[in-house]
Amino acid sequence: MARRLTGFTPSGNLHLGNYLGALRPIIEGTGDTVVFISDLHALTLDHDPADVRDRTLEFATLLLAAGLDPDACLFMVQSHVPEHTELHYLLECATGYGEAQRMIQFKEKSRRQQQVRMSLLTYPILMAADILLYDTDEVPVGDDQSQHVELARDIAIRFNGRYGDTFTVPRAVNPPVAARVMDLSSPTEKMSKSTSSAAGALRLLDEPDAVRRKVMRAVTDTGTTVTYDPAGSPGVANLLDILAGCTGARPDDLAAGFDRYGELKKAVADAVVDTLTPIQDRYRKLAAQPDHVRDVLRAGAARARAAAGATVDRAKAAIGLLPA
Ligand code: AQP
Repeated sequence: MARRLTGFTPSGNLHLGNYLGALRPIIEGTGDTVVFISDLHALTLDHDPADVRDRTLEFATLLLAAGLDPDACLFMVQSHVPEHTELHYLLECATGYGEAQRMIQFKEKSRRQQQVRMSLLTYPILMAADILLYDTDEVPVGDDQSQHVELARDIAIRFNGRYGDTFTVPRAVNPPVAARVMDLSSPTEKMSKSTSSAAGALRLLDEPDAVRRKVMRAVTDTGTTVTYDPAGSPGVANLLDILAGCTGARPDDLAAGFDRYGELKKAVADAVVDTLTPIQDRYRKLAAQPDHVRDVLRAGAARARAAAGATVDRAKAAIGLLPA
């Protein structure tokens, strides 16, 4: 069975895109999955230490509240498994400087920073370590991250070719287009933890009133008829995609049921509230037991270390390090 890996970076608030595009497919899937909170990746941009720490626990709690079964997958916090950083260094020794510099995300994010952290340049190599540590076959990512999976693939092929068969070669798998939730205020951009405004992202912990307000103000267009046309009418298509994501119906079938944008928005708001309310109820109960969540994470890290340690040992031996 193909092994899949997904990381959630604790920078900003988890949103409906993270849930419909990444989390729910894991919860509903039957596959062999590695899920982790990628806290080390949250350090690549200017960050508040207390915020990263609090969000790491919040994200773990929310993932469990959303229905993630920690016994059915490997579930841990990245920094609790030191093999991630250990393999990162070994992979840096198999990566060219030019390769890292070519990453589009580096170019885009470094342009927005006054002082660029070295880790912003090297984090795709840490991401390669995240992927290769667990013999991952498939990494579900949107277009913005597929270049990083390609890099992990290139590094694995190069390392295997130079030092002998060590890593499983991963591949990016794209979620279906409808699984990409777009920003409510600028529907040609994806809903994002770091770049969406408060009005553009539906946060998993948004109260029902906030959800309704944001959906009712979502950007549509000047037309009046409800049709599913992602290129011509991306705002309306995004609302139909969200409704489809929450209800299981097809967006083009749903379009036929609405005469006006207002009716569609009301249905979307109701569906999102219905989706989020049970998650929020479970979240409140679990958040009252942080020790339980920490125990789950400790157990997950112990299991992850067993798997990751074997890969690091393999890589160290292959690259020429003397066993201790
Ligand atoms: N808008 C989205 N629609 C569908 N899936 C999405 N994902 C993210 N945004 C959407 C998926 O959620 C998982 C975790 O994402 P991440 O924490 O690695 O961050 P990201 O991919 O970079 O997404 P964000 O929300 O835009 O974060 P920031 O703003 O911090 O860069 C991934 O599987 C991702 O595909």
